[in-house]
Amino acid sequence: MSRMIRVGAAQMGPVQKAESRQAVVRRMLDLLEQAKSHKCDLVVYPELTLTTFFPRWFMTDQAEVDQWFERDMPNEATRPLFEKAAEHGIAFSFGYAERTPDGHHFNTSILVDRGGRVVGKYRKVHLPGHDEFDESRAFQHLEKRYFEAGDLGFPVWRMLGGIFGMCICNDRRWPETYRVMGLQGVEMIVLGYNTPSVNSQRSEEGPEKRHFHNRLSVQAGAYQNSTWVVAVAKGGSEDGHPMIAGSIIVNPEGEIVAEAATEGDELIVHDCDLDATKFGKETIFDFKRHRRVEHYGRITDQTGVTSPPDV
Ligand code: ING
Repeated sequence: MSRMIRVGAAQMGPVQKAESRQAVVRRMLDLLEQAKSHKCDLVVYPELTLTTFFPRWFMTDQAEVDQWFERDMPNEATRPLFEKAAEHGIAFSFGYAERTPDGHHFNTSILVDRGGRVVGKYRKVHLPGHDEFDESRAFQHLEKRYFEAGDLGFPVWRMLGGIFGMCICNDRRWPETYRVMGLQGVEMIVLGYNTPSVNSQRSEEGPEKRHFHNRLSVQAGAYQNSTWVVAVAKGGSEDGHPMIAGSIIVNPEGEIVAEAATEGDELIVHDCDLDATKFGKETIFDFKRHRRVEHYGRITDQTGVTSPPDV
């Protein structure tokens, strides 16, 4: 028995500050047509697909900040994508900056079914970076300034005959992200990322280490929860700020089965059997049989570290 899903990881190259939503959507539509020609069932786009990674810019005027946010989804700029995907019968996911009707700001991703209906929404929980200008950094990473922490938790949804979840970028570095979805039976996690090629606080941490940590985090999360993980980059240089690409599809055993070769718009395709998640869930990661929750209290009882007393 197999439940095969043909997945297209739709990596995006850089989106410059001056690039319009319409121009980006045209690029997304090109990738969607490639996915159609490969008979994909699902297409996954990156974090903040519609705009440049604007949290690198220090802004004080809320009107200037809000220009990077979407108030409705779908909206005039993105409706062509929803319509074309529904015409092709292809489900998809992408990230964008969400401004809610009551004025909240989130780093958001959505899951859209084959009929063009939004069936799931996730709001980024683990916001990296800082909220004030930090002159000690080589560049800014102001996600804590422009976004609120996600308020939806880590939900999963039944779609395409399986159980799907989402997370966003820095979430992939936190094991709690995967485990909360793993405890809901997730079989495929889709995520996007915008990862600067260099650590703004440690210049010797460059692209090679960043790629290593990307693979390490995603492979571990997949293996330890026996789930597929599709991690899709927006990469390349945005207004002189390089970001790693390296989109990957990882199987439930933690193996990379597909990887992008470029730093541009690139579709990588893989046939993912959702039934391949079963063996791990029924043996080594049979949570019900093996977990000992009586010893895990610290994970939810405390936020920071409580070290032992000095001897
Ligand atoms: N970007 C980066 C990411 O998690 C980061 C931020 C990079 C945090 C490296 C820690 C280490 O890939 C986003 N957008 O979260």
